[in-house]
Amino acid sequence: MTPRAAQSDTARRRLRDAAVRVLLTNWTGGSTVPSASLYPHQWSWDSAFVAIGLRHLSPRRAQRELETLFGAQWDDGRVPHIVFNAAIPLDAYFPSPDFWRSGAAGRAAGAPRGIETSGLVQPPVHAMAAWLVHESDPETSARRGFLRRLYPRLTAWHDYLATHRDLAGHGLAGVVHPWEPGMDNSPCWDGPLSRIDPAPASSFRRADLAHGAAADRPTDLDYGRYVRLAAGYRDRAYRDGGAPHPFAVEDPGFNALYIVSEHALASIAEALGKDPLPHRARARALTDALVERLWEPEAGMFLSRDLRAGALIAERSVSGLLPLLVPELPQALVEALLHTVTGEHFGLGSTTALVPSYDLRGLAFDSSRYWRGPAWFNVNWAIERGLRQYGAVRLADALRQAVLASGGASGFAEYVDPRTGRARGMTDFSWTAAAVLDLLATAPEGTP
Ligand code: 9WN
Repeated sequence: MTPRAAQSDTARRRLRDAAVRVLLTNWTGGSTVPSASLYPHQWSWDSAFVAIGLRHLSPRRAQRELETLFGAQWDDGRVPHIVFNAAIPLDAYFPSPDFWRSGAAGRAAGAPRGIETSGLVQPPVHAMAAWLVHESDPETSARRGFLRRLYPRLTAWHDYLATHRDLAGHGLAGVVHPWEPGMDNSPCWDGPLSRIDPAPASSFRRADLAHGAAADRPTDLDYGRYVRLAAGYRDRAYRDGGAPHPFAVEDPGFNALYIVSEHALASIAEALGKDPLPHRARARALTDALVERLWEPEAGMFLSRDLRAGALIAERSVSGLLPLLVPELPQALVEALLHTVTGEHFGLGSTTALVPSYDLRGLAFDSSRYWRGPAWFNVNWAIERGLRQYGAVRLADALRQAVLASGGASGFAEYVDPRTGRARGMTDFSWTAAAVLDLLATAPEGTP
């Protein structure tokens, strides 16, 4: 081994050890908290990303992470976006279980007894995660009946999306709150949210500001609207039918992850000796609907659709690049997406090393504030995979290096300034550590 290779080997080992430490510290016995201070409970899409990293450390623990989450699944199939830890004081996170009241308000929808959860959902990354976890150690997976036990729960989850959440009747899943697509205060939601009367700031107490800098977090006005929407959903017993949702959006990132997970369900069905074809058919129909309803040729990317206004939202968010993960996209769209990710709006490889969460040239761009500009590691992990899938290998290699370098240098930050790489939000963030672990472990042969 040359001295240079040995040095980079040592650096990689150190990075891996540091990432492992974050995941071990944030493990609570059955699942992993996103951040010990800011988010002391279990979050849905965080757990899926965490499982993808954990599989390199302990496939069994990675299986457990997903099993714990699905232990809180509702009878209607929804996987709640937060599963609360009863040992954590109510004032540690807002909105707390006494806000959601899942046991009472969620009874008709089949909220579980004995576990408190929220009533919203997050992007369906879970089947993809379950398949990757299985593949990392098929023997342990088979011995524990991991896929056999999880498959009916995963299909119930996707069936919930396909029925209750097909809000417009064209197949795509709709989201009913900005917390659902996971990119809470994206400028994409400014328009749809402007129609929501905010709950007065005096009616709730934010816990996040005790940990995060106010300039890195959503504003009080956003929070007032989040609270109004979540309380309204709760007060109608978390029902999706009936009166239209005041906030109803089809998001390309959410649906791209749904499609990728539907393909993963096909692989899982096949591994279990079941019929994969219904999953393949749904994945294809969803891909057609994604292109038909959310592709905007002039933007060279996918946009979100505001179902109340009946129009695409003219804001470029990284969510519209996540369909790079979807297999079998039309070639012209792939080319346009590759052009857009490297162009002036996202700057990958020129003005930025990591893809920002929002348009660098957008009026609402803010390099520090949450989903209004900063680069997030789970999203960049997904884009790296998408670039690689479509043969943009050099770009994918560079992005992989950037995630590793920035993940480590930022102390596994929750998000970073996309231009300077400066850490924003919390450090020791679980999915950042998980993304680093996964990219370290899956580095293609021969890359530095
Ligand atoms: C609300 C946990 C979650 C992530 C989301 C991120 C943030 C919560 C919040 O933290 O959302 O769900 O309180 O801001 O936006 O993507 O899953 O890490």
